[in-house]
Amino acid sequence: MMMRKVLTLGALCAAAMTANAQIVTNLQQGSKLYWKFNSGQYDITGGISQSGSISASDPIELTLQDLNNDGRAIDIQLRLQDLFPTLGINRELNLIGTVVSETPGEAIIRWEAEDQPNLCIEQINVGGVEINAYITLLAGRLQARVTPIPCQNNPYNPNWQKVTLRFEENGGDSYNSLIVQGYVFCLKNPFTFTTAQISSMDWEAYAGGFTGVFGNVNGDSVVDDADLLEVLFNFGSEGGRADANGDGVVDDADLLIVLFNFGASCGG
Ligand SMILES: [Ca+2]
Ligand SMILES: [Ca+2]
Ligand SMILES: [Ca+2]
Repeated sequence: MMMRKVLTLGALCAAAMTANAQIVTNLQQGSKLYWKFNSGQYDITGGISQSGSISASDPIELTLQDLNNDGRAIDIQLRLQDLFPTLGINRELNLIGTVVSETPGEAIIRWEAEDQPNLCIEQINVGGVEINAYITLLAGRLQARVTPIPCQNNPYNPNWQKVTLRFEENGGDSYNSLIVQGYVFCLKNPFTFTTAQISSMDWEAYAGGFTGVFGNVNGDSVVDDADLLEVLFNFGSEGGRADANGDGVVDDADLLIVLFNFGASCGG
């Protein structure tokens, strides 16, 4: 009897801890990232040279996927034309996400991508002038500090899903840049080799949502007996939406998450 009590208390403490340290789980369950580029600077050196500022873009909705099959669906396929519609490079960058650190209060997430198209791309817009360039390298890095926020309407678009996580760029130019290298005019010689770099990036994003991590396993607007029943009916099964904490099994930890959050709803 005593042993059972100790075990139950241990399970409770473990569940309480995981209920807090779930930024990355919440991010995956939300499965979307709402990303907004605010400002940046571009510098082109080599075959041509130019620099200037980049103005804000409209917010974009990105789907989080597991592109490198490491079990974490926090990777992003970024279409350059969505981010910089006037640039003229129609190319996708696979940004692979890694969790640098995670505590209950904040997580640092880093994305990195590298692509070697080795293609002559026509009609690239450089400061209003269209040129051709043989692109040898497209590389991108983004890093964010992620903090939980109260569940609220999506600030970018009320028709997009509700959000519970806020992202701010973190780590400066070392971890936030986009580099494009290649030969202008598609002439491969040392005089045409050119590097374009986007730096001083200011961006922000939102993600998450009122999903399983808060015990709202059926995805409606409240944690109630319907969620409790769904966990109970699926008790012992693998994963699925009744797996509130996303650890691959429906067990008492999920039940406790539902109970701790019973009655909660997403405001805004
Ligand atoms: Ca992954
Ligand atoms: Ca519910
Ligand atoms: Ca679980």
